[in-house]
Amino acid sequence: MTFLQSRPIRLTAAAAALVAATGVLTAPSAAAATPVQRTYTDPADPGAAYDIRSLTLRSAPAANTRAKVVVKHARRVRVGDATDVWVNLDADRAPDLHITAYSFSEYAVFRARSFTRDGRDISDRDCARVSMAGRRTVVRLLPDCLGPSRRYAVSVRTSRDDRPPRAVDWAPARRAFTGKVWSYQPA
Ligand SMILES: [Ca+2]
Ligand SMILES: [Ca+2]
Repeated sequence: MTFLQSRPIRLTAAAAALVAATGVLTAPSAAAATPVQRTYTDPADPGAAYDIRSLTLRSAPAANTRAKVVVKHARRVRVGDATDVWVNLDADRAPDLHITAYSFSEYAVFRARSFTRDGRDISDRDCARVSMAGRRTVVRLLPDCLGPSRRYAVSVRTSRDDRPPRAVDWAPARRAFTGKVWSYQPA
């Protein structure tokens, strides 16, 4: 009886030690893998109607402040240019928000079901604000807009309404997300 009583206790202690050791080993590396900013340079694409040259994501500095996505273009914005930004706010691989911006400061925000299907128009919730000015499209994003968000990623597409579909440009790649950035800078 002494052996049978003591054995589960020893196993439990061993399991607890293993969990503790694993936690110590994995937590710092997981934190280090998520930055507060990422920048992607994008190649010059002569066939693109509104060429993307770089994409930067930044964390929001504190709760209830905005994260910032900056898309730099090869030229200044003109009437007819469009920038679409899909945002992934959680741990799965599907977009949650679709922000569609058109020529300077017109934009709408939708819940995203996929890269090809929008859900409800939630423009009135102020999840995102967009400005297209000079050579930049800037999206200011509230990461917690649809629920708590620890990390986010984006996928960006540019186009023009007078150019064929093949003249689009994507960053970091077609229907692909960037690596994740903290939604809010760790304290
Ligand atoms: Ca490009
Ligand atoms: Ca998602």
